Amino acid sequence: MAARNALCLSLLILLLAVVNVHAHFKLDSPAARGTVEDKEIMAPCGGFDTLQNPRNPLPLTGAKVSITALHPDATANFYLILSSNPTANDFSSNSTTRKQIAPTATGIKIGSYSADIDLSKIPEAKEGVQATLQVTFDGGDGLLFQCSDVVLGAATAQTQGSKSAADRMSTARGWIFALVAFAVLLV
Ligand SMILES: [Cu+2]
Repeated sequence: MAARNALCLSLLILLLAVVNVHAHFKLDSPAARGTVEDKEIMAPCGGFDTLQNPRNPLPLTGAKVSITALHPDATANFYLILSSNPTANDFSSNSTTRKQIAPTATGIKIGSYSADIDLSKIPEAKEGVQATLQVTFDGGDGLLFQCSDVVLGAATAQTQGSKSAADRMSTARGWIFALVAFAVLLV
């Protein structure tokens, strides 16, 4: 019995080690400035304070923003900051350059989520305007941030990026989680 308990305990510890407690979320499209899960709590852009070059196209109509959520019940907000080089002030909640571009999304489950972007109520949103997209995400362990620098209307269709190494790691973690959980059930 003691051996069994010890085995259970070590499997649980392995499980906790494998399922990174800092798994939060990722901005997939348009491509994020960068994603480091441990830094996502850092406002306003998850620790990435340098503009992307080149910028990502964000169509004026029919644009979508896609994220991967790694929390079972999360809330996300989507903002566009109308500045070619936004400062911390531009990102603040009382900023006049920060516009909410999709309704607050609630009840987001683990997996991919896409928000439909509406720029029709923003008169400044015109072809060629440089701006920064900010996604804030709350999965219960603090407000998290990701940004993408965009140019409006530069393309009619967004291209889907190929899977990054980080994505593949997340997938691998998921499989190891499932296998260990299965093993715990068998013991
Ligand atoms: Cu998290």
